[in-house]
This record gives sequence, C-alpha cells and structure tokens, in this order.
Amino acid sequence: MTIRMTIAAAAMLALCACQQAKQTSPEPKAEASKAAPEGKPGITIAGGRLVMPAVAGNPGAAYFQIDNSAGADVVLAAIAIDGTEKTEIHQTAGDTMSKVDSVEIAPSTSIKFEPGQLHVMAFNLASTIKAGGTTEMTITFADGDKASATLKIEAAGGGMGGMAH
Ligand SMILES: [Cu+2]
Repeated sequence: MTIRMTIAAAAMLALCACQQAKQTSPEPKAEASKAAPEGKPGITIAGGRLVMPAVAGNPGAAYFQIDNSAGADVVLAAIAIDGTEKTEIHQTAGDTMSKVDSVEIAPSTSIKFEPGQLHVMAFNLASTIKAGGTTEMTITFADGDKASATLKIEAAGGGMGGMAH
C-alpha cells in the first residue's frame, strides 16, 4: 500500500513537471520559407531596390530603408539576396568605399542604404536578375532573427549615379 502510493505520487509529480515545462518553453521558431517572408518585430524595411551594374559581371548595388521601432538596438549582421552569390555591406566615404561588418540601428531610428552612402554590393548576379523584375533580400540580425523584403530590380544608371569599384 505504501509503495503503491509512493509510485502514484511520483507519477503525479512527473506529470506536473512535464506540464510546467510545456507552459514555460518558448514557441518554436517558424522555419524559413520562401512562401512566408520573415519579419522581426519592430523592424520595417521599405523602398528596397537592386540596381544592375552598368557592365555585366560587375556587382550590383542594393538600397533600402530600415526602421527600428523596437525598444532596443538591433544589429544588422548579414544580408543575402536571392540570385546573387554573395553580398557585402559597404560605406562610401569620398572616392572610396570600405566594407562594414555590421550596422547598429538604435531604437526609434531608421537607417538608409543609398547611393554614395551605406549600400549593399551584390556579387555574381544570376541570369534571373533582370531589370523590371524583383528578388528577395533576407537580413540576418546579430541575435539570429531574420527579416526579408522584396527588392525591385532596376537597370543601371537609374539617375542615382554609378558605382565605381
Ligand atoms: Cu560598394
């Protein structure tokens, strides 16, 4: 009798522990999917465009605006663009541009990637990247979160100046 009660009590304890664990464990993160663009709470990406190089084989350049209305700093760590082999974040200063490893966006601020300033160089464009089309950009933040946005693909020299490398 005593033994049986102990086992029953242990089983109940185990059940309780299990239910508690279920309640406190965070929701699993959704898998990356092309059908459902990813978003990061408080982060808005607008005006995304990818400008084709004037000379085929040269890198293209991507521009967009990113707003941080989250209550904390977010750090943009990497950018991937469908149909490009790799990207680099660059900052233009005078006649030169240098690679930037990460971009910090303070709370309640926005940062513009634009010609002659901060921009994304996109290397080895696939033949699917054509002016008039669109492609997907996915930003990875330092905390591992991602946000994606559609980029309009524009022909070279869209009135905003070229990108000399
Ligand atoms: Cu550049």
